[in-house]
Amino acid sequence: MLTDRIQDAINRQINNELYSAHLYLSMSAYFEALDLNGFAHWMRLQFEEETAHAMKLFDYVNDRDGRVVLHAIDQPPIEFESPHSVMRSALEHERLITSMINDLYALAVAERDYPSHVLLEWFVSEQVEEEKALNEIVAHMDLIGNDGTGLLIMDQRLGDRTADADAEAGEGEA
Ligand code: OFO
Repeated sequence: MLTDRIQDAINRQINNELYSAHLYLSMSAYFEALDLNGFAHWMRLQFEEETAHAMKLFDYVNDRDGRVVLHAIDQPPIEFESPHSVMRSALEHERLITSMINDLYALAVAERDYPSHVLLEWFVSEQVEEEKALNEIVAHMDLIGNDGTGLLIMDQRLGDRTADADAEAGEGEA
């Protein structure tokens, strides 16, 4: 049985993950409009991954005999300055999600909720991967600057991302 504090906090995190999915789908739509299909593909997989994160928490609350409560999801940004600024915003967003996961983990420690620890350890590790993948992409985009050819090479690389390689590679190691 979950305590009310843990249940409320996990329910909030379900919404945060669903907002992340919404945000990345909006970023995918932006890239589609620019015909940067590799970036669009990468963001679409990111959307799927965030939906899976939300469902992992959703299932966990139910498994612990809790009650999932969903809230409204905010509208994500729809316009961005440039492909570069999209990836920088995604990195900032992941840093924010990391701090939320850390707070949730600290709450599970304070409440001595060991099953939640175990679940949240997965999310703590996942955030390391999320930030690593985006850090690398942003670093590469910093290097290419305004070079159009570099952007197209990057688009091709991101288009190689596979769903299975998500957690490990992020940018697609193919
Ligand atoms: Fe769910 O990890 Fe990104 O936000």
